[in-house]
Amino acid sequence: MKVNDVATYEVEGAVAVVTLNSPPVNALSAAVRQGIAGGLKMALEDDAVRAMLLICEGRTFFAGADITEFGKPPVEPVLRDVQLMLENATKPVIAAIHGTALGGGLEIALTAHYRIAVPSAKCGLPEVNLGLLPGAGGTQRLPRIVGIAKALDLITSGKPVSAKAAKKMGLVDELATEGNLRADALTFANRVIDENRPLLKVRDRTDKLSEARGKPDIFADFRKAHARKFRGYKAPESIIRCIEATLEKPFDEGLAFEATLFRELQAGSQSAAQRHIFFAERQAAKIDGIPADTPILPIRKVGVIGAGTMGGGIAMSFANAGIPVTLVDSSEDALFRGLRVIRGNYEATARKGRMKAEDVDARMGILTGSVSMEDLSDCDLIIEAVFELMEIKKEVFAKLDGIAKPDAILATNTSYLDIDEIGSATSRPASVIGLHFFSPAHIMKLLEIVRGKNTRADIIATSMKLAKTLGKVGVLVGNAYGFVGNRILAARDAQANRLILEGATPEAVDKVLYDFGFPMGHFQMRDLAGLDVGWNREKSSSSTVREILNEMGRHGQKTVGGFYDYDENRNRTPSPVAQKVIEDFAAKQGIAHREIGEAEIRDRILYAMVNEGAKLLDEGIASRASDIDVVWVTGYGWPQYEGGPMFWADLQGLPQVLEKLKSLQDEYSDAFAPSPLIERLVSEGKGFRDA
Ligand code: T1G
Repeated sequence: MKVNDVATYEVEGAVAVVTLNSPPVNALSAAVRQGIAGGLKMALEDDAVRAMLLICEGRTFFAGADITEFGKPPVEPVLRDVQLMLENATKPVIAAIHGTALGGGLEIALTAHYRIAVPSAKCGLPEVNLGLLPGAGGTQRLPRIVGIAKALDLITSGKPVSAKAAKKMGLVDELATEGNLRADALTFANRVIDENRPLLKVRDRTDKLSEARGKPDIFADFRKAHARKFRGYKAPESIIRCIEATLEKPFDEGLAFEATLFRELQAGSQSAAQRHIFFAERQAAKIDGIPADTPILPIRKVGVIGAGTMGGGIAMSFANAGIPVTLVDSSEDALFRGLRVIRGNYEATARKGRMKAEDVDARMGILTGSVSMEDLSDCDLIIEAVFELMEIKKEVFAKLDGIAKPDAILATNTSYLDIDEIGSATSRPASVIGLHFFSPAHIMKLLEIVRGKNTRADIIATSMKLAKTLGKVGVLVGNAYGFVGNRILAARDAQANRLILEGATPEAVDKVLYDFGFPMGHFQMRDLAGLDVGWNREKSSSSTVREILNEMGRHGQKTVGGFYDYDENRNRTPSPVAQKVIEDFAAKQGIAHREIGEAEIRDRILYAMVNEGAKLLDEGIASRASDIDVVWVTGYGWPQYEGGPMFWADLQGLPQVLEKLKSLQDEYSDAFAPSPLIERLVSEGKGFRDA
């Protein structure tokens, strides 16, 4: 019988089964909470019932609180009240888990007396990814089951654990047979009845906490070990403080302490930013103007041309997803070097315990090498990752045109160049698309999907689906120089290079960006990537500081230096050599040297990036402001807790952004002339979120 629109109640023998069904992920919305509470009430009032099963239909057990309800007035019953009802039930409650029991979903399961899960299920408390902490007792209950050390790791990483691991740590009591959860859970429930098992409350468990009482350094050591990873984020420290509270406070006081810190985080800008990115990544996968039922083409075999750093990383991305891939390079030496690097990467991963040693051969087994493009004639997708020069790319595509099968997708990994011009080298421009991977391609999540003016809709839809298959975040962008990410990087580059000519040092510019939350500064990033990327030795004419450094053999970290000097362990120090090049070049340009403060550095760089983002939106190269945020958070290290350049600008207030740009334009250069889009939005009282 129906409890409400999303919950049903039925009795099987002596077991009440309360089933929730609220697509897409059974998030704990008001209706779901009412359904659980209503079902439990019915079970408690039904004398024939001696135990209750809480189970979900659809893809998963509760995947967490309903994030879309955040910021709205709470609707009864709130999650904690539902949990208290479950925890204080006078009849055993068994949570039956499949899919992903995450956040509030796992916290609900922790207030049941027992938990059973199918082997494919995962359990986790990922709130930290949203700038939050588990706000329904997770920081107080999990440590009581798995111990302090595991709880610290699980909750601050947000990573889920498999049902098997959960069973091992006592988080789950029983494993069901895959695909047989309901029946096995009923059997388990009847066993609980027949054996008259106690009403176990996690809150009453103290054994795991006593283990930690003798180790006061556990928290200090954990903070120290993770300082770099948590730098700038508020949620991890709040989580650690809540877990510390399990040793210092009685359960209910710990719960109250957790609630206080949760509310602080939820009200803060960091969580707003991280929730924005969560939804923005999912929004980016929805392509306006392309019907959701557009056919997805099969990608059974992939070819990658170019066995260099990018080609090798791209090939690994496919091998990691279990898709057979052939890596082609015209030079046998380059090919074998590329394959050796790939194997070396896998062996290093295996040494770190992040993959089994025996999987290295399996992974390499679906990754073959060849010196002939003819071997790609049966590939569904071929990705070119050769030197970033238009004529070379057009040559490759012209050749590919004669080799690839008619329905193959022809993709270029170019990071700046014109997709349409590359496609014009073929007889099938509609089959050409840009798949811009970011280095290292097998690790970086961002995939810029660049549509040419002729690119077919099904190829665009297939590429977007492919991003998800590869575990990446796909963002569809328009075909303009540098697309979205590198176009904004170019704006940052222009200001950074101008600032060092006017008197800021590379390390001063880098410190501002590092303090803002980037993993590294601009010049440190340039040295890491290599100053000679895209540098043409023959045509180099000392026309920029970067060219001069390259001409001196200073190509960055891989050589003695670039903007910085490096020791044999690649530790960087400010470079007097580079500084002299900068000052001599500035003098030749007649640029006066002056003291430049951190505020000016920060304003000029960040507002130049925001302005470029507005231009991309206005030109239609970016479809949404949130797409730009996804690109810069996932591809360039914009700190997630600042939400991306456009979210950050909205947080400053667009009127203030416009004023700032105008004053920067007056004071420094027309490069800051505000994008007309910003002026329009401000005149309409809107923000980028409304663009
Ligand atoms: N609330 C609302 N909607 C959600 C949601 C949630 N928690 N999780 C996913 N969705 C939507 C998502 O926006 C998308 O919508 C659709 O579901 C499919 O998601 C008190 C406070 C569960 C692993 O952080 O990790 O509990 O775009 O594309 O790749 O302590 O979604 O289709 O309209 O991601 O198969 C904690 C977040 C919340 C889990 C499925 N929970 N979700 O991945 O599908 S805070 C989480 C995920 C909390 C408590 C605290 C993933 C997934 P649309 P999807 P997927």
